[in-house]
Amino acid sequence: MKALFARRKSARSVPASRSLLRRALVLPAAAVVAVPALATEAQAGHQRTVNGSVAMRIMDHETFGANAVCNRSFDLKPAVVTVGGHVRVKAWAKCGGEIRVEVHYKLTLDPNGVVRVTEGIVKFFEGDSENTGDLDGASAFAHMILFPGLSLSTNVHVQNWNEGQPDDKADVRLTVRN
Ligand SMILES: [Ca+2]
Ligand SMILES: [Ca+2]
Ligand SMILES: [Ca+2]
Repeated sequence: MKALFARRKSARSVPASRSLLRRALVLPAAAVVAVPALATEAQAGHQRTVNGSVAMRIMDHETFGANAVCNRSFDLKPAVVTVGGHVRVKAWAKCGGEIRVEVHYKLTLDPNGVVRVTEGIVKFFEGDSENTGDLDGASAFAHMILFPGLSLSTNVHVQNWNEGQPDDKADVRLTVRN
């Protein structure tokens, strides 16, 4: 946090045009996009854009023939989080005609620009179709605390515990960036 305050102080001491340029140089591109041109320094600290990406390796057990294996990687839509509010993120991928894996988490923002990732859980659905509501496994993941500019990843394993089929499974890697 010391570094953040120091940057703001130095930005104030230069003319407005140079201040904007300086901000563009020292903050990540996502933060510059999220800050309206006329925002004051105080307002700028009350909103952050959080980017994320997901990579999954999913296996669908097949009674006959080889198991289906699906590798899915994608970027998440940037989430704008405001102090006092929250954003719930949901992402999913499907595999083999019977499986859907969902990633859920909640984003909140502290006044000092720190983003918190909480209520994180990966859900494993397996049933008659990829749109099934049959929840056969779930794994919660630990909270993440993201200082401005910081990126963190977490790995989550989930499988079909409900029906005891270990070949129905997924390994998920979630990356979030403040
Ligand atoms: Ca199957
Ligand atoms: Ca299948
Ligand atoms: Ca099932």
